[in-house]
Amino acid sequence: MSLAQTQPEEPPVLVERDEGIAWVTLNRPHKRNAMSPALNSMMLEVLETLEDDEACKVVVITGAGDSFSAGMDLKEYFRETDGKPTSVRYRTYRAAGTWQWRKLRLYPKPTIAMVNGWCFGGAFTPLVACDLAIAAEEATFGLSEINWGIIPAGNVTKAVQTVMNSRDALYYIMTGKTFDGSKAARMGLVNEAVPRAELRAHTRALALDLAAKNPTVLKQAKIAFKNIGGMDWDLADDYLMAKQEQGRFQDPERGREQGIRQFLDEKSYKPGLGAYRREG
Ligand code: ACO
Ligand code: V55
Repeated sequence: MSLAQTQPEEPPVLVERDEGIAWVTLNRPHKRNAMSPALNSMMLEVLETLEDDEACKVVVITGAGDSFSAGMDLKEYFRETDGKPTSVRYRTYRAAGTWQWRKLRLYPKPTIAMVNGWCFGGAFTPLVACDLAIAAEEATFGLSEINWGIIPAGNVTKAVQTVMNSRDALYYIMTGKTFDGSKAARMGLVNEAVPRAELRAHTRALALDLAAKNPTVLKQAKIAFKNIGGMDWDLADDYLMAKQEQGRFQDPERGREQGIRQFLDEKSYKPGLGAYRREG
């Protein structure tokens, strides 16, 4: 028996905090970071802890080893709950969605999915629920559900519908074919694809960029964008105005007033070309 097998199991999620960035790593590399019930409950705990952590400005979600995530764990999440009462089985399913989209989609801090490798099925939900996504060109994506006899549920279909066009989405839903990170970027499933060797540095630069911005305005902007999808123009207009006023009320640094004053009075920056200077 190898030493590794005698040691206590590693936690299914790792968190490193550095420079205001929380690097959250799905950590079941031997199972290609397939999402088990234990991983799902730890992810919710981690996201709630980071939500309350003043030092955390941006959350990056990635995977250990060569995988982002191989989707839901077919053994622990599906097979082992199949015999359970429906109420128990559905509670387990709901717990996946609780972090993958209910918590993540309107998360109050900026979120980036850093897709380092395999990304299948259920992994598309947190991928899409993150605000931004950067992939390794070499990463492999697939809506593999059709390959093993289910439809992309767990809100995967809803997730892909919000970022992919109908032709692309249905093509991959119905064929189960894989595609790489470069293709994912061309389709708009991720913002950008970069060589795997540059993935972390590239993601760090983007995260630091976001970490330097006014967090209240960032939060209002992303939540507003995600919420207006189902609204008509009149409702969206009123909602956005209300959201802007709510943000002014909440913003401890009074960004709007700083921004106007530093441009008009101090003439110290041009809003078209960069951001106002934040104090503290
Ligand atoms: N659920 C459960 N176990 C998994 C999963 C998964 N989704 N993905 C990988 N594993 C396990 C394998 O069973 C294997 O376990 P073992 O070592 O105990 O036998 C281990 O992870 C390594 O997997 P391999 O298949 O040997 O790894 P390989 O690198 O050759 O292939 C790949 C990687 C392509 C990701 C392959 O594992 C795979 O196809 N996984 C399933 C992908 C998928 O379709 N996921 C479900 C999407 S649908 C949904 O999420 C609802
Ligand atoms: C998926 C399916 C689910 C689920 C989470 O297709 C993800 C992926 C059938 O239920 O709960």
